[in-house]
Amino acid sequence: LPIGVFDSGVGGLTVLNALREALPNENLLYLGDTARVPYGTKSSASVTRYADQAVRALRERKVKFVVIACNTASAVAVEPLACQYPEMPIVGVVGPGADASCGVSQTGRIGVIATESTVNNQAYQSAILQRRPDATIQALACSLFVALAEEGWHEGELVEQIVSRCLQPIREGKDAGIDTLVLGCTHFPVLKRAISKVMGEHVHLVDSAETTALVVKRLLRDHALANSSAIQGKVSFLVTDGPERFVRVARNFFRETIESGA
Ligand code: DGN
Repeated sequence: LPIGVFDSGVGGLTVLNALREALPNENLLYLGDTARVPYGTKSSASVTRYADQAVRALRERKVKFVVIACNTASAVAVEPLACQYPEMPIVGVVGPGADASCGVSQTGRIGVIATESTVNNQAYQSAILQRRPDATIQALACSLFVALAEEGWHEGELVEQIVSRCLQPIREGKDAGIDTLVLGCTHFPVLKRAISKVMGEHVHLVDSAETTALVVKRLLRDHALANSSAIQGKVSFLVTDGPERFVRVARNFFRETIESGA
């Protein structure tokens, strides 16, 4: 049985990359809710409803495990969904991202960049403080980065200028001097190089995709759900709208080529 991976659109493909790397023999079924993207500016009630519908659709296709590969949806929906479907392991990206940032930060001064919705509902802030009550957190919405990432503007002088301007409050705010920055939106890992250049190499960038993949690997083992086959797993895709655009924009996020109809 496949692992279901759900995102609002293309961003979750950065998580899919990490899952492919950590779990090469697992079959993966990716669902991108391209009809309703972006989630980042929608209310928590709407995002929770969309996530519920996505998990239902994946369950109908008999997945053994669900990864909510979207920070905005993870922030509001993982707990209610885990209660609703206790028989199905459901993992989001916020908990693993918070774990990784607390592990890597020396000073406890942690920045979080994400969509407006993820920043406003305080999911990262509370997850980090739960693990590290001494932390000082600066959270900033960087919605513009989503458009940059999707349009393939990942590097170069102009991108660095935009990134620098957007990150100014974190670089120069009253609590300036973070040593760790959480990339709390699935789109942001593709801008890693520009973000690192602007923030300086001393700031650790936490990409929750990698940590999430390791959590999934551990839970598959714990639940005896791991695929023991040595054959390379298959990846299939479902989208709720515009498969052509999905395939095109996906090239900016997914390392493998997606065949139309896959
Ligand atoms: N996938 C969303 C997230 O990680 O928050 C970002 C895309 C969006 O819905 N704006």
